[in-house]
Amino acid sequence: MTLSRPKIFVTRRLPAQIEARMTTLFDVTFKPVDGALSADAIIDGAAGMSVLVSSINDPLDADLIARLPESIKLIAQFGNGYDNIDIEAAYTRGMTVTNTPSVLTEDTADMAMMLMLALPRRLVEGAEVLPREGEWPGWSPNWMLGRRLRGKALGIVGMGRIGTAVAQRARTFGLNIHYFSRNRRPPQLEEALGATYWDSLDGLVEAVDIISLHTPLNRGTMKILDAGRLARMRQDAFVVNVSRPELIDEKALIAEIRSGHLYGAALDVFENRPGINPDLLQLAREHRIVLTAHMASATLEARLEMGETVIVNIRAFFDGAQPPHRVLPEHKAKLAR
Ligand code: 8YV
Repeated sequence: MTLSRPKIFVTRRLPAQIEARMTTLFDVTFKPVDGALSADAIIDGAAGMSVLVSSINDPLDADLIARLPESIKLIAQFGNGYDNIDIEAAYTRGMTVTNTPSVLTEDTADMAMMLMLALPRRLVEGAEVLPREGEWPGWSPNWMLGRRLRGKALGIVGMGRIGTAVAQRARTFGLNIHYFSRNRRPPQLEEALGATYWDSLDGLVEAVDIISLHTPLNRGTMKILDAGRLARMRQDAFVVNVSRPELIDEKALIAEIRSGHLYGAALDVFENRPGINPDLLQLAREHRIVLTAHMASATLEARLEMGETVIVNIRAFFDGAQPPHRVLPEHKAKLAR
């Protein structure tokens, strides 16, 4: 059977192998230079296209979706999270939305673990010394003392694919696993992870030394770690976030670290509209916060697999099959569960 070549607009530049494969399969348009696109540029690029390959920077809110041309039938997100897309609006317009789950789980979990170690073991601070000083008088007993991770209580918020992968890693590092999640996980899994389930997030935040966020961003999880919950965290506890900045009240987090209540934070995501909070940057300079720039899933392997997953979703859709990674609006997703 000959597949027709759907017309596809890709908002970001992808790894060369993926672009080459897309070019052989589809009638595909890439922007000459990579960069986040404005709403108008997305509308221009989508003209006459059947598929929009989007990513997290594309503001596909209800207004923009209403302006997309009739020709767009599929929004194929290059990413696991899709909080940049108004799924309900797309669904109402008869558009299908897909994402790329699973392929970035392990890399994202590695990054969460890396951040969880980097903060108390002062990795960034320690790694800066020799390149800066160019010399070193040698070891001494009080040199670069951090805090031990083993034996601490880790509270995972969102025990989905990534949360579970983090729990598996954390357990081998000797952490005691606690979790709060929309759905309680099966007893076998809890037993394997030695994980304690909390049906109240308020209870969990008071009981652990580290909170690591692994829930997607939606109406229900916006500022899930709000000022009240941050204030209730244990003295010297810390926060890890590789998910979305909007899950935390960032200003309150900064205040709790500055006041000496919280030990710090390790953040791969942070508010950046209109810019990064200077107080956050200052805490990073003082090594109270380890701050990385949204790189939790940034491995070549993950990006290639994300690209392949986008291709599979598009091909299934134009083959008349259900794309394997279809995203449904909340009320439809509930029915499907
Ligand atoms: C991606 C992510 O790099 O997939 C996600 O949800 O947060 C990232 O790790 C990026 O969002 C791709 O769109």
